[in-house]
Amino acid sequence: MRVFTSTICAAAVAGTAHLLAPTLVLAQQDSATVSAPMIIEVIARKFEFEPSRIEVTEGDRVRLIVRSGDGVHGIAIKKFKINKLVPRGEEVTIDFVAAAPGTFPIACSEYCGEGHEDMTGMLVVRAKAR
Ligand SMILES: [Cu+2]
Repeated sequence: MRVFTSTICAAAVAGTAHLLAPTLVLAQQDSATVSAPMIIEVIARKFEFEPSRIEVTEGDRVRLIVRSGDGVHGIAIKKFKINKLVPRGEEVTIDFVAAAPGTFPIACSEYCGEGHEDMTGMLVVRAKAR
């Protein structure tokens, strides 16, 4: 009887179904975005990050997998409170949400030699279409 009743209800609110549908679609898109991180592999080496420019979209879950190509480095993205040591021969995983749009510097946070200050990159977070 319960099923029958709810069928009646669904039919009764059929007029509003088209109003609910877009909301449900949006919710599905959001959860899809949340469950699938962007995985970006980064090599830190003297004296650069490869890639040096990382582009994501606002709201993306991002997973950086960082390896050193030579000695010990660090990777820091101040805006997202990221600062990790990248030892040689280790894989460092950094998860964050690109919660704000903009262009943010990526820096080496561990002194690695003469070119350390030039070891920079750029994180570009594109504004989400609204
Ligand atoms: Cu450095």
